[in-house]
Amino acid sequence: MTTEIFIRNIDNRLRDLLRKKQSVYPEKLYNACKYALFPGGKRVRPCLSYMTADFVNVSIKKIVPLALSVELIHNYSLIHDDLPCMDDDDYRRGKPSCHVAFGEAMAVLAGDCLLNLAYETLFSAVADDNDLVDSAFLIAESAGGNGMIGGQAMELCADHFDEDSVTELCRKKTGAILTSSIMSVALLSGDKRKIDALSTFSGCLGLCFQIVDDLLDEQKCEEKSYLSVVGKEKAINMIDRLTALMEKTLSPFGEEAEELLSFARSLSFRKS
Ligand code: GRG
Repeated sequence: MTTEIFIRNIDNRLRDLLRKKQSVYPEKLYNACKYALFPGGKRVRPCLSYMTADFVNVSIKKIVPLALSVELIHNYSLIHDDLPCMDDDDYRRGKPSCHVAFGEAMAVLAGDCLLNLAYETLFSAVADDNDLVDSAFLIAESAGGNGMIGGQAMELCADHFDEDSVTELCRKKTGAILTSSIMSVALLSGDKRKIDALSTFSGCLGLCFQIVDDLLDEQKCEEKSYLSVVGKEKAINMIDRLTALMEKTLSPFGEEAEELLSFARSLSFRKS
């Protein structure tokens, strides 16, 4: 399937999921959640889950709740990341950020609400299909204090980063959820060779994604970013090395891995 079809499928499912809440959420909270989720961004994380399912021969139907939950968690993190107490960004995806449109307090609640919706989605999937327990746990862990939130806390607390610590920060803050989008699906396959390869691949992709993001946002060049710590030449070099390692890791699987690999390449060389 093409990425566009995956994105349409993910959008429709997210829309259905949220629509079910329209009659039970307070109106402003519902509108703030909807505003943050649609129109969406690139939907990279759920696309990775879908592509991984194809690669490891697990049905898409089985992993839909995993894919939706990582996208919900990602969108909650963007709402909170934009808040004045965090990155203080007034724009997100070309429109006023959630707190600018709905006020700070409602944006905090909308972020919390999307996070809770992610866990509702995971719990209800696990209740129907016990195979998903470890996958759901992996996603929860990747979003927490040793993953995305831990990375954000590292960024807040440290006043100096070297190459190792900024790499760890990127792996946690951005890489952890990207990795779990892939590994939560991979581990359902029971195919050790593919699981090992995807573990290396997803680690590279997570780090690479953040370095590319730094370069795309070069003007902003935040003090605690990978780019500002290691410099532009080294950052570009690292993208090349990580992309080459992704290729080397999955190319032994030939055509089977092509969808994931070409998606990873498109992320490494993306312009927005
Ligand atoms: C709890 C107040 C509070 C804050 C938590 C969770 C958190 C703050 C911050 C997470 C940090 C974060 C947002 C990391 C991701 C960085 C990143 C590269 C975002 C962009 O992802 P894309 O390009 O976005 O996939 P689209 O718009 O395409 O979905």
